[in-house]
Amino acid sequence: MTRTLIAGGTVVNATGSSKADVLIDGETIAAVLAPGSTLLGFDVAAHVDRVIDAAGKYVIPGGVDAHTHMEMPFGGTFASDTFETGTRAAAWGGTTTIVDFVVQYPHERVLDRFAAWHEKADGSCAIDYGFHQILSDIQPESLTAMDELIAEGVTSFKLFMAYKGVFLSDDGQILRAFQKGASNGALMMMHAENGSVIDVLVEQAVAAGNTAPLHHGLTRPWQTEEEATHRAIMIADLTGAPLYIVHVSAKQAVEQIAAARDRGSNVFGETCPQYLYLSVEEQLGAPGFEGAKWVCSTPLRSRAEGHQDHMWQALRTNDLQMVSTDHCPFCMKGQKDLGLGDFSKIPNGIGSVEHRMDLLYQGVVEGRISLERWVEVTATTPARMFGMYGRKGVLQPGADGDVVVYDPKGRTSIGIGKTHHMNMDYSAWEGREIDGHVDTVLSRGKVIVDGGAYLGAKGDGVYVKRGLSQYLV
Ligand code: DUC
Ligand code: ZN
Ligand code: ZN
Repeated sequence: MTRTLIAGGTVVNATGSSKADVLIDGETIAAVLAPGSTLLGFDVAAHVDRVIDAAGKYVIPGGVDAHTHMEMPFGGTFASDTFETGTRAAAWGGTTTIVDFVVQYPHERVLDRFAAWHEKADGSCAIDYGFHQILSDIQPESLTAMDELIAEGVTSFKLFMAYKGVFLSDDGQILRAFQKGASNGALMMMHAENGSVIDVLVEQAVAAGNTAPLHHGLTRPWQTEEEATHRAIMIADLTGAPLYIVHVSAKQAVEQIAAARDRGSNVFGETCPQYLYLSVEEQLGAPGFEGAKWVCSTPLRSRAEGHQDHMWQALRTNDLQMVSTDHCPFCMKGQKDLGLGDFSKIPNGIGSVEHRMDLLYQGVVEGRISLERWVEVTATTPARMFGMYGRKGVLQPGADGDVVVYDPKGRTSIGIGKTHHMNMDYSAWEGREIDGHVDTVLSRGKVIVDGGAYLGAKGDGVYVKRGLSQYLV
């Protein structure tokens, strides 16, 4: 078993930072030590197989991206990253665990889909992975499957209030699923947009000849997100189910979540890098068909209305608890271009799994969140929210040796062309400069990225059987 010492760096956990050395024995962190310490009289550095010099750098828990869609069948095509390419890109960016969504479409058996996702992911991933389950057909068999999946480590279930005929559950179906969640300890997740209203707005826009990508945003106004968020919270309230709202982009939706939390409800919210940085004005409204690069749902919001600043503020004040990517990449050629002449046919999704840690670190540089909050919203809270904390999301003895050495003096340029590792023919983040750099990444004690080289292999990642959310009593 390889023993590694990460020496001389500043160890950053959600609870604080200090100069410390991290000793990894095999796959597990054995100790977090005062710099240069001895153990039982032995000089630790002299008794390990490898010393990684982290002087002047941050040593943080590997990122946990709790919202990805690798190889997802969607919008008449498939998300372009496979489990292999997407998890490798994640590793490059300092993320060492993902939680991906198993998809149930109407009339499919939930447990069949769970088996299908295992088939795709097992033996393919570069980093560790867990699953949530999407439920699109709430019938008795699906509800029973929820109990069976919890025993398999799938403890969170996503429903949709949008995408009629594909994913949408009506309020009665949502009630039934939430009742089940309230009884078995599951964390219910919601895509909160009023799909019926959106469908009419889309139909009217297309009929009026408003077919450019910009109209994707204009037909999904913030009122549809606020209303659905409120409705989901009320149904959760009725049943006692804990609720996690995914990809929050409207400040009015944040206010609904904050109000529910103030009333004492177990309601949580995530946002994504695109809602912190990008806007309708600058991206979705780009000339020609360019805006298709940023078509995702919930949509980007108006900067003039202040949604982006509000997301940063909510992250700082804990009105929102964490940041995931909703990584759902599509190429412009052959995928996004399905919607040339009709925005409603553009596959919805943005790819960011490689850039989340960097993009959020930029928030530290700009004074929007603290260093510790960076670790908290990108690693610690996602691990705790989804039942992995202790093993993931923290540098402490007994945790997995998932560690990132981050250089605050380094720079990351997300350049024009293929400077990223995601399987996409463009980047939603092209041209962005980050004041920081992922230097070294370890996954369960194995160095998988170092000094600009990928040292891992397909199949390094293992399935993480998750427990219940550690935010619930
Ligand atoms: N939103 C997206 O943009 N893509 C995948 C599914 C979703 O809810
Ligand atoms: Zn969604
Ligand atoms: Zn998603």
